[in-house]
Amino acid sequence: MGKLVLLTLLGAGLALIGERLVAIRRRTNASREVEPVEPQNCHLVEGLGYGSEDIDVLPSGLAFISSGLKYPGMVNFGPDEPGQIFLMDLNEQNPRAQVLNISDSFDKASFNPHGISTFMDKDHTVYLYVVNHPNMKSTVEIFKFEERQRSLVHLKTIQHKLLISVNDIVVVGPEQFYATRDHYFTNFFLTLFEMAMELHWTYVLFYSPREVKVVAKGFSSANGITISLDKKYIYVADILDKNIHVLKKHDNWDLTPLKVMQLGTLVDNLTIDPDTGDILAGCHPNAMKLLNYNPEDPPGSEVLRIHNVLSEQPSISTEYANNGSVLQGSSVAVVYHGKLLIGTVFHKALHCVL
Ligand SMILES: *[C@@H]1O[C@H](CO)[C@@H](O)[C@H](O)[C@H]1NC(C)=O
Ligand SMILES: *[C@@H]1O[C@H](CO)[C@@H](O)[C@H](O)[C@H]1NC(C)=O
Ligand SMILES: *[C@@H]1O[C@H](CO)[C@@H](O)[C@H](O)[C@H]1NC(C)=O
Ligand SMILES: *[C@@H]1O[C@H](CO)[C@@H](O)[C@H](O)[C@H]1NC(C)=O
Ligand SMILES: [Ca+2]
Ligand SMILES: [Ca+2]
Repeated sequence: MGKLVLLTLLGAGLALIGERLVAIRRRTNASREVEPVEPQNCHLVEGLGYGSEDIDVLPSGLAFISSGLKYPGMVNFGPDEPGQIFLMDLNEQNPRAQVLNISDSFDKASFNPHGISTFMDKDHTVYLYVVNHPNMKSTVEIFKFEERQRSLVHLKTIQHKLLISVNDIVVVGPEQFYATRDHYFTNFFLTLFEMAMELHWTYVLFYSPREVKVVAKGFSSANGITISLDKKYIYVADILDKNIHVLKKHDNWDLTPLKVMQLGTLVDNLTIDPDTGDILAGCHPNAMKLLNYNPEDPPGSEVLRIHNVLSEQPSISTEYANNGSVLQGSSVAVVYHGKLLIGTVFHKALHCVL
């Protein structure tokens, strides 16, 4: 009798695991293949071979690029070296990426940059806020950008007990930002469990020196975050739920949900077209190929544009799609006056004239 119960439990356990494995395959679009959509005039960016996780562009066309992220469960082809921040001038015909020098006061050896966001104060000084994972912790680093010296001067490290597993930030004022938490558990296997069980335990946090609070929750994996051109709305990508949440921002920094747009692809980082206000979304068409990397059948890339985000019927178009033969694991895309720059989690970066 005891054996029968044990066997029944074992069978039920295996069935549950099997069912959850199927759920993971479904959630990661594991059987999806990509139909190519490629603008005419694209070329790979020199000097950016090992990832360009996040990109943020100043109104002047200078783009900051975070590179060299090391993340559990993610492949990394780079040399075993710390991460770096690159600069590109998108006004140039064939822009090249240039490493920014970082001041000596900062611990460069453990630099592991993830999401970034720029902030310009009233006297036009540019600050770069960088999500950092030194020794797999999460901090937010504030740098001042010295354009003439092409360097970053480290000003401050922000740590807080709610700033855990931070993916991306969007700066909204001096030392004020929204941040996404992309998973609840910090242990890699528990993270897989969290994904398989479809827990919705991640959130968006508001940080300021005076107040830190959770302002939106219930995301499966809150990822890219950005703000609308009029600064009234916050857009959050939920990568595992394959959607983008539009939230209204209030004077006290609270957010209220407005709507959710389903995209059917795993949305990573979000940026805004400065000319139109459209959202550009760097997406993973098949996340199983990203997690379970096979050079013979690599993960592809996909960039979507969401037009008229706040209208009743936003329309979605594909700016770029490739099966991985050119670009693998797109995580972010920016447009700047007719030019498109696509970054990836660990692969190259592509520059296209639209
Ligand atoms: C980078 O910064 C350090 C310290 O500020 C300085 O010693 C070094 O010369 C700089 N390197 C370059 C290439 O500018
Ligand atoms: C872009 O998304 C990737 C994947 O989640 C992440 O590693 C990276 O930090 C993101 N970058 C930004 C700026 O959000
Ligand atoms: C990818 O996932 C979305 C939503 O989960 C689904 O609607 C779509 O059919 C999937 N695509 C493929 C090709 O599996
Ligand atoms: C990707 O597409 C190209 C043609 O665009 C094709 O030659 C190649 O075999 C495809 N690769 C995979 C892995 O499907
Ligand atoms: Ca960002
Ligand atoms: Ca991201």
